[in-house]
Amino acid sequence: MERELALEIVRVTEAAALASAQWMGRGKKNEADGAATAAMRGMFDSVNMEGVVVIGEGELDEAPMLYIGEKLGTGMGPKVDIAVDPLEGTSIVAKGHNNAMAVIAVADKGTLLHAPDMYMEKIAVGKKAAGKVSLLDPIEKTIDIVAEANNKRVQDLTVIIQERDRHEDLIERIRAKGSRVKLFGDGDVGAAIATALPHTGIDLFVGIGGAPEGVISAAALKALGGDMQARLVPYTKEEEERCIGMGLKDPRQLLFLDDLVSGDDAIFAATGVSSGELLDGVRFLGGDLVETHSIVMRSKTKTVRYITAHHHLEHKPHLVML
Ligand code: VTB
Ligand code: MG
Ligand code: MG
Repeated sequence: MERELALEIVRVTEAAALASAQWMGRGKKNEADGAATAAMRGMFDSVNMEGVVVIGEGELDEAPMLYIGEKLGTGMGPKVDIAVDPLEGTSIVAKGHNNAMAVIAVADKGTLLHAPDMYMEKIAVGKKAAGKVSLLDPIEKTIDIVAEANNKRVQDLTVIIQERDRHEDLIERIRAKGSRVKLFGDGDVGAAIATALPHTGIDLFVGIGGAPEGVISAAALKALGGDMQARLVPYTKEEEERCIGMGLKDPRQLLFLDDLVSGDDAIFAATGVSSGELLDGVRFLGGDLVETHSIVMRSKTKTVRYITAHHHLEHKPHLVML
């Protein structure tokens, strides 16, 4: 892939964030998602690459844009797989809560797992604990391993987990073990990545969330030198067959980081829509000035860039304003 692509991809997440942030707090999650999707789709047109959506908004018959199999980019440039979540946290934006982002992962063609839209069990850790944890271990053992690796007492270890009934038992066991639990409402891409950014103070991410989000998170964790493992959670026979259809012999097989993102060249970019663990949200500063906060990284070089941008709305002819 070409180096310039990373910065081009940030322009795409910025566009999605600028469009959807206007919907913050209006109680309309579909409109917020639609704005992000249309803006992201539009901006992709100018990116020099030969891209295909492998994780997107659904199949062609259920999504008009950014559907799986859609070709993106100018057709000139590297051949790449693209995974998008134009608005990771649609209900967050509707409610005006924290943690919504526009996210994209781009990787060499054929290297991103074509994860179906179903649940996935996940574990993520940062660099120090990379290679040491297993999704198959009991949580108590994992906590001991991560505490030792991160040189923290079990009592000071922070585990981030999505606040859902399905995690009740896990949450109870983490608390009984003595660690700190940080619950979040939505947006597990940001939560998983937070484990690999030391300034967040978050050590471990566990729980069941979306499989598409899992693959996108994996691209970032690879660039950050962290680790992730996952297992699809098919609930029905039909879901099981979809897993087998995507090439998995055992639908519930353990997926390592290299199974989620194979190859060593992946780019991850995110722009905050509302402020969260990772990024500040879109700030309307008055007049036509708007500030965005993005992160972009590449697994090949391991460079992580935080980009603050000042946008002048008067000079954004393509941005749809409310
Ligand atoms: C998960 C998680 C996402 O939605 O898919 C979640 O990965 C859906 O979970 O980050 P529920 O079915 O329990 O609501 C997000 O939080 C946001 O898309
Ligand atoms: Mg989405
Ligand atoms: Mg999502």
